[in-house]
Amino acid sequence: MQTAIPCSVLRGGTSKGLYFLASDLPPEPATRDAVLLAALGSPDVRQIDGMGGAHPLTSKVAVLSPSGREGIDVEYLFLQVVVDKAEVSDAQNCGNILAGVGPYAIEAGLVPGGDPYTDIVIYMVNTGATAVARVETPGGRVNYAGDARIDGVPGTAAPVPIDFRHIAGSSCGALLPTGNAVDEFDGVEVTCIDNGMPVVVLNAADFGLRGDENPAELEANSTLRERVESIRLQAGRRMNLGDVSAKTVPKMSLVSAPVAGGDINTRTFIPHRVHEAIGVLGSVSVATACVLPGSVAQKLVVGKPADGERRFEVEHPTGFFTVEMDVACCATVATLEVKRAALLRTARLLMRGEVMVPASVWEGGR
Ligand code: NQM
Repeated sequence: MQTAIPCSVLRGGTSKGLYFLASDLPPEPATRDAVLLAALGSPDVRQIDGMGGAHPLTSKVAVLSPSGREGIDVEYLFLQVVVDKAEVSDAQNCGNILAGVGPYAIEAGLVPGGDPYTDIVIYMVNTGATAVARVETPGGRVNYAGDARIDGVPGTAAPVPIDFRHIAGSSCGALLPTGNAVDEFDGVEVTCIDNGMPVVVLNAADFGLRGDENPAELEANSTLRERVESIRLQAGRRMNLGDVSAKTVPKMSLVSAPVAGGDINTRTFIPHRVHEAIGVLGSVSVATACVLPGSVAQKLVVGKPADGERRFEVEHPTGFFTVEMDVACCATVATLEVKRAALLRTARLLMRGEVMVPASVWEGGR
């Protein structure tokens, strides 16, 4: 016997995941997680018996629910389903999967579609922060076709601009969780920062890297992986994240001077595989480090940090990630504030239907 659970598959930005309504899943987190492991086929490096794509970027889940909070249209809980371990984590948010939340909320009937677009205010349960996504909805129906292009996704699609406010310290309690622009672990200077995603910024040169190596090359370098993980475990504690050995945060971003005309070049461990691009909120944190006086990133950026509206081009293995920021008081580390961060994503509904899980895992569903 199998249990059928309504769900859709969407590409959100450069990630892909299963999107559920909370009311279709078991309310109790342990049973919910067992259902999600079965649905995605974890633990298994190939996720062959489930819908997961055998990589952290394609082993993701969004759970949506209506909100009782004032001014909020929908609540979004992000869950990372670990590919090769029986683990489901709510310890991080995901800005790429967030891009599919607006379209799915309309498709699933949680939010009515306006005309010609719908602004959806999304409460991000993992961090308690809010984002506003604009979805094209001519005639009240989601439009996926368009001419917006994002690096890491072939072709073009309808734009989903996303605006973030007050995301500093979303997981760590402060923009600079250690209180410093620079800390040292294992003799390496790093910047620990959380502007939507906890990230440790490291200088690629400190690891003997050029900074433009491809992800496979970096993943094959076991000495590098061990050094990065050792720093991550120490930094995680100092960033108020506790023991991060089984957590997917903080992310580890190796930065170098731009090589393609952008502002900074990145290669990011998320935290054990290397991102083919860079995460959405991860790139907001890196861009913020670029305007933080004295930070590991800022030393590599051309020009001094300046207040006001600014566009940052974050280079990554498959192109650029553009972050628009409104920066205030960047003259000192203690006063820096990012009033607004905005970026462009696209999303597409790929499938809708039911995912089947063995009834031995859960007998509920429809
Ligand atoms: O940083 C991957 C992704 C992400 C997260 C990761 C993300 C973000 O690309 O907001 O989008 O860093 O685990 O989906």
